[in-house]
Amino acid sequence: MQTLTILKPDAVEAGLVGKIVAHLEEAGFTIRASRMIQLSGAEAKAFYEVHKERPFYEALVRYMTSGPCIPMVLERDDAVGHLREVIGATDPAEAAPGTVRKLYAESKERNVIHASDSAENAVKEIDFFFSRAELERLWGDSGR
Ligand code: FUP
Repeated sequence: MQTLTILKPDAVEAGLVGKIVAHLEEAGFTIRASRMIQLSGAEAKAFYEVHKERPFYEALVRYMTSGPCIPMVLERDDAVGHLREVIGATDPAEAAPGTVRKLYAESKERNVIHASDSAENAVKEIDFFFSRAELERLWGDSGR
């Protein structure tokens, strides 16, 4: 099973990419695809469209477009549920000890990492950043 993660602009800016990737690999995830990009405003708005009525939406879009980020496709059994556990609660103050957000995030607004919240959204979010053809070129089989 696959899921999507994004190492957000604060993770890249703070030089936390290596530590977070090591954490994910140690948690049993295989990296199936990865790329550094800078989201446009339109892309960030589309990605977080579900939050468009929320008061933090504009700030979230500003944050996600503030610098390069690293979307990745991760694979392991129960990838969606397991990654949600490994990253911890949205607010690092509430995240369990040893989770990525508890270890590295400064606030719920700047929380270093995204993870898909359902199997259905994982497929949509992987498609948002990576083409099936690209995954097939890498692995011979998109795994989806
Ligand atoms: P999560 O799935 O844990 O990333 O959390 P949400 O989907 O609820 O929120 C998505 C992003 O919106 C968070 F990562 C950061 C931002 N956010 C805020 O800035 N303030 C909030 O109160 C909640 C979320």
